[in-house]
Amino acid sequence: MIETSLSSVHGACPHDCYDTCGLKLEVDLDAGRIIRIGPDSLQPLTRNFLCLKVNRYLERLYHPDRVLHPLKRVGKKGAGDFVRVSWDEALTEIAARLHDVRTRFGGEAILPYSFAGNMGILAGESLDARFFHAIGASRLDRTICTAASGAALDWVYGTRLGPDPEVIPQSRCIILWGTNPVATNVHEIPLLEEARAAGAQIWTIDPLATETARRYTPHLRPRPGTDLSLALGLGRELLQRGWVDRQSLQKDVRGLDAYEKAAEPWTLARTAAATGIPQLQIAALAEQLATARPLLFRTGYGVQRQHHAARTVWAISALSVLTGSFQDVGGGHLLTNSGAFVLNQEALSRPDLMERPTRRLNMVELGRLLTDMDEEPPVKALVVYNSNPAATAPDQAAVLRGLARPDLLVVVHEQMLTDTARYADYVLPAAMAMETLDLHTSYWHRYIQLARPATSPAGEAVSNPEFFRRLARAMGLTHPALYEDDEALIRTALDVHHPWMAGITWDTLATSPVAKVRLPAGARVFVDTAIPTDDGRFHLDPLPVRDVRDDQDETRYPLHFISPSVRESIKSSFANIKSLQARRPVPELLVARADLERFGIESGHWVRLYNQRGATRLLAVESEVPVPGTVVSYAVRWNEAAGGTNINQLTGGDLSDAGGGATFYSARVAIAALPANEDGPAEAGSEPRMTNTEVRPVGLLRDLGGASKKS
Ligand SMILES: Nc1nc2c(c(=O)[nH]1)N[C@H]1C(S)=C(S)[C@@H](COP(=O)(O)OP(=O)(O)OC[C@H]3O[C@@H](n4cnc5c(=O)[nH]c(N)nc54)[C@H](O)[C@@H]3O)O[C@H]1N2
Ligand SMILES: Nc1nc2c(c(=O)[nH]1)N[C@H]1C(S)=C(S)[C@@H](COP(=O)(O)OP(=O)(O)OC[C@H]3O[C@@H](n4cnc5c(=O)[nH]c(N)nc54)[C@H](O)[C@@H]3O)O[C@H]1N2
Ligand code: SF4
Ligand SMILES: [Mo]
Repeated sequence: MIETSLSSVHGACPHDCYDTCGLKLEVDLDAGRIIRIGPDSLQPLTRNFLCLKVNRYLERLYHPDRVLHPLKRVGKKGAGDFVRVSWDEALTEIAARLHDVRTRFGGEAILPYSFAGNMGILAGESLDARFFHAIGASRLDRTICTAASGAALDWVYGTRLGPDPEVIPQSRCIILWGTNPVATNVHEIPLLEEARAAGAQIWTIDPLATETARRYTPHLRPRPGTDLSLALGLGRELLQRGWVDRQSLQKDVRGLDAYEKAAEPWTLARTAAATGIPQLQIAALAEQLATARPLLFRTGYGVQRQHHAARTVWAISALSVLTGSFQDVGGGHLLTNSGAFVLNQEALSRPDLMERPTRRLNMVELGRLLTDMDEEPPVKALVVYNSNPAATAPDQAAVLRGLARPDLLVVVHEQMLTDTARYADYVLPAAMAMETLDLHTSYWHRYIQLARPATSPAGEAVSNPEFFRRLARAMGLTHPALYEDDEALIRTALDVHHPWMAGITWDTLATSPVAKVRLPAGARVFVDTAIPTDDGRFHLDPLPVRDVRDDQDETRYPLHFISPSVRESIKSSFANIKSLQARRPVPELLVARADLERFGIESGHWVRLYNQRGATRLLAVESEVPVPGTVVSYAVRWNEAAGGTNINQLTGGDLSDAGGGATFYSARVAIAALPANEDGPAEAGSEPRMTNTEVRPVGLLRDLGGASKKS
């Protein structure tokens, strides 16, 4: 028998997911390989299981298509033709080109683009930020996901903090509002089940009959983007019926009159007409809100990818205040807990390294930024990491046109040859989180975790901090802050004097890698903790917004299009994992029976989904998931696997009412049947055009559609 020496290491799942699971990484020391990835018992909320995706993580970690060496483009941009080069060669050439851009256009012509592909603190905002500050690059506003809700939470509560999810079982009424935890937050399900077993009523508010909505009823189905009306209608009902304890609110609330005025027009009848929800259901929910305790609003990000996103979250937050939901353990408003983690962000990112404050560019507007050469200065170099904007950014036709610009230097630090990497002049290999040291927080729970590397990075891959050390060296930068090592960075992050972080240090985490932030035990946020607004009160007066108008023509584009998260992926991150792909082999568009009839479309046939921005090709599947008038396709697949485009051809780069957030779920579309062997009419000026090379025989498509039909 051959003996292998095994060891196990605590890791943390780095993906952009509420749960931030603790991972037990089992390593074969002789082979230098991770051989098993499972849940780690040290993390109380995630100790029992992982998800569909990370249960298969070895398939991703040791994927045959992992980028293991620096690559230099030889073919056309977007074609994915590269040759292997050395790190030295790649870095020398990149540094020369960045110097050239700086000299000719200024540092601000360089745009970093990143998001939460790896949510580690070091991976996300440490040496990367320092490096870009030091070279005077533009700064990226990371708005693509939560900016609108963040602005609303900051306004109402002064922070982005919610109750500890561990008190969910004590709740007796839970409103799942625009979230689909069966897909996006599986570790919440056992907590919801515990609450339900103890007698909690759990409501879902979602235009889609998701797995969550089928499990937790009553299910209210608003038309997408109408939750502001719903929330104000509920608030008006509470006030009109005398179900709000005005007296006790007095001390803690600013702006009740202004709120009341905003809610005034939203009678039950008008709310029902605006949302499409029957009046009786709205009245029943209002009564629940008035009577059930503890009452928890569990709002998801799905309500805030809309034009009126920030106002919507403001109005839902107002309900959490009007009902006094915070008064009870098990109640309150849980959208995020990111405010529970106090880190020394400034010391990590070192804004002082900027010679002068550089401009901020909004990532949602990437398409415009890359194609509008009148920007001063124009973007001449793009450095992408932790993100795959060619697939995930809105206004995709413009994004791809921009990425294809011959004069634009595109540098991508990646693990896989993603759609974005295919456009790169240079692709640099990125380590996987399991191969790096990092610190992880969560936007849902309150555990901070130190993740140790279980092995060294595969091939010539390097972590994000190491990538930026190398870039800094290649550019001849000398400031020592650009070269700080990983352990020192973590010590810097934890160098804070805040009671919630007391006793959480490198040394304590080094012996015990999972620690809970120390909010007072059993603390009710905003009751036992301060309301950190300027006057210490909840702000119910309407959050200031800019005027947003839907510029899309409802007659030409009669359908509402939404594209929420799906179980098998995290945005585009698992798109090339075969065992997950097999569960959803073709890009589907779920269409209600009534809409199929209305547009003369047959289930199981390819359709062209289009609007004034672009077009993509999807397989129409009859489904009871969407409300009629709304079609849905889950986010997101790689373009490369689907003829060069995906659903972000349809989404726009326009911003939410406040916070500069994305408006993915505000898109309107039209749908046209595709003949079996050709593209539909070239209605919109979408680029690049779809090819018809993979239009397959209709019979086969029917089978595939049937097999993967959501049930
Ligand atoms: N498996 C999986 N997990 C994920 C992700 C993933 O892609 N896959 N993505 C991760 C990321 S980046 C994020 S931000 C979170 C997001 O996770 P969630 O907070 O759950 O948000 P979404 O998936 O955007 O949308 C949730 C629900 O909102 C509904 N919705 C859409 N429009 C409206 C509306 O106008 N009103 C209401 N009431 N509901 C609406 C959608 O139908 C969807 O069912 O999940 C993370 N976790
Ligand atoms: N249509 C539509 N589009 C959407 C959404 C939607 O609901 N509908 N949701 C939006 C939302 S909420 C979000 S958050 C965005 C997310 O969009 P993105 O930020 O593009 O996220 P991912 O698709 O997960 O891609 C992350 C990439 O980071 C890479 N990566 C992982 N770890 C590391 C690392 O350590 N280093 C480096 N250098 N790279 C790494 C992964 O390989 C992956 O390719 O998508 C948005 N796009
Ligand atoms: S993707 Fe989410 S649920 Fe799955 S292991 Fe990672 S943190 Fe846990
Ligand atoms: Mo997100």
